[in-house]
Amino acid sequence: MQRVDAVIRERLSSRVALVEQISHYIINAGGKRIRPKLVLLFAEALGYEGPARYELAAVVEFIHTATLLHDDVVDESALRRGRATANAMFGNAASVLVGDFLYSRAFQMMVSVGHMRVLEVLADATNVIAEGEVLQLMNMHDPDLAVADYLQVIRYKTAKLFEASARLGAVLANAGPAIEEACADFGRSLGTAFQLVDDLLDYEGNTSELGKNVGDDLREGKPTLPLLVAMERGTDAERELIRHAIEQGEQQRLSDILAIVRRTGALEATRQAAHAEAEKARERLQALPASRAREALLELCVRSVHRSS
Ligand code: GRG
Repeated sequence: MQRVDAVIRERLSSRVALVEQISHYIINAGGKRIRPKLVLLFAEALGYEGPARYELAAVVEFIHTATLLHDDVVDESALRRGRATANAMFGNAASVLVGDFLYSRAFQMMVSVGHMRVLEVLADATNVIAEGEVLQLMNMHDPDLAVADYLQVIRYKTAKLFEASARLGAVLANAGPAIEEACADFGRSLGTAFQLVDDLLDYEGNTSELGKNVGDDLREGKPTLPLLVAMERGTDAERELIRHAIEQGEQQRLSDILAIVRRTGALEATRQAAHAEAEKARERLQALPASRAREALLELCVRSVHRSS
């Protein structure tokens, strides 16, 4: 990961001062670097040791960071990684444009690896991520959203980059199609578990540990699993309260809604759904030979469900 950080620092260079200022601002704020870890661990588990793994690990972190810059503008978020978002600090226009810089720099870097399949995986993934965000936009303020449609959004907007990161490790290692699909399945399931926990933490979490504001999803009128389950299990009056909050996108009754979400067991149900996805991910690891890297991937499954940030 130190090698990845060195590549990240090197590739952030730009002739334009504001590009460097904003990209350093968000990248230096930390972040868990899960997606680059997936690239490195799958490459290692499958016996690839070349330098392209560091480049591609940095690529997925750049793409992730570009999506965060854009997402915080779309969601009007104020806090990310424990500090003011780039949009709050530098404005929406600068955030979107520096997101574009990171996204296009990622494409320069992946071309430098000289592997058409790598380009294909990442071009497809970024296209699906963008579709996921548009789908989510269409679902905003809809209290009648089906759980299957909610799951489709999280597979597109979040799980797809996890899937691509895991798949890239296999592509670099020239693994056969069956192994590559097992890696991709792992990434998809882990990414789904990860986003389910993300949606859970937006109700259950703690702003200072999380580094972003809890309750933002309700403010935006985002129908996530904790609310969908609470509506299904709640009384008529409770259902009506949540429906109204989703339709209006309002936080005034956050504490009442939190009490309903707790009382109906919606948080446990969401954690259980995340746990089931993480189990699916773990099972796919059987396709890999036993190694230190495979153990670390198992550990990542556990930590992705039991996390507070
Ligand atoms: C630029 C390709 C491109 C698309 C723009 C806005 C957008 C379309 C996509 C946003 C997708 C998005 C933000 C999904 C949420 C993913 C998520 C769970 C982010 C938080 O990830 P962590 O917890 O963050 O790994 P850290 O801070 O640890 O890196």
